[in-house]
Amino acid sequence: MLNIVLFGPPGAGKGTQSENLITKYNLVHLSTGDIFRSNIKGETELGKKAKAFMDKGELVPDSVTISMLESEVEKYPNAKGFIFDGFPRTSAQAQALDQFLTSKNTSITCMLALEVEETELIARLLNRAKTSGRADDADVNIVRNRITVYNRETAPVAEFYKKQDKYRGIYGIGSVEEISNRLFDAINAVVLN
Ligand code: B4P
Repeated sequence: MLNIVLFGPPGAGKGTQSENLITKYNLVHLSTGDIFRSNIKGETELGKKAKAFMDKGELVPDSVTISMLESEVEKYPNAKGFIFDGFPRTSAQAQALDQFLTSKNTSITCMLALEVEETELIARLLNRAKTSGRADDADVNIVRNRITVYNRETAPVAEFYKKQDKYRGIYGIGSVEEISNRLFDAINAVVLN
């Protein structure tokens, strides 16, 4: 299986690039942000729990997020592989994912980390707010909080994959197509290695 963690700060292009990766490699796309948003729209219990955190730019608690992700993976027993978009976002999530995949006789192939500086992230998210209707994109203070939370809780997750020699940093500025090509090159280098 080809199992990719697509990593990066809010607005780095994870959701955007996932679309090109799933088409090229025929993978299942699991975006925890998208799953939460569809639960919020459907007014489920999970959605109600997640909304309070997401609207403030905080992470949804691990206890909710990990079990949700695992049950999503279970829905695709015949998948050729997965793109984990926005997961793991904490060290506890990374450990849980490793254990869960081991129990399925598989593992993460690599972490692809989109690297984009903060001013560009803020500009992208405020621009997306014009069309996304997302409360967490619309307010610059919430956007900044998301980046602060990323630096504090999520950035350390990279170390987990660096220790396993699975981390690949990808320059995330340029056209969507240019960045996709950088991601394809990185995946091909890992797979052919
Ligand atoms: P996510 O939905 O993962 O949202 P995100 O970090 O904003 O990234 P996204 O993938 O949507 O945006 P992209 O960078 O593609 O998370 C939202 C919230 O959900 C979190 O804050 C948290 O509360 C919660 N959550 C999710 N997962 C969780 C977890 N595991 N644990 C706990 N809580 C969790 O794109 C951004 C913008 O940039 C777009 O407008 C796009 O068009 C633009 N863009 C992309 N590529 C570009 C390029 N090359 N040049 C210019 N613009 C570009």
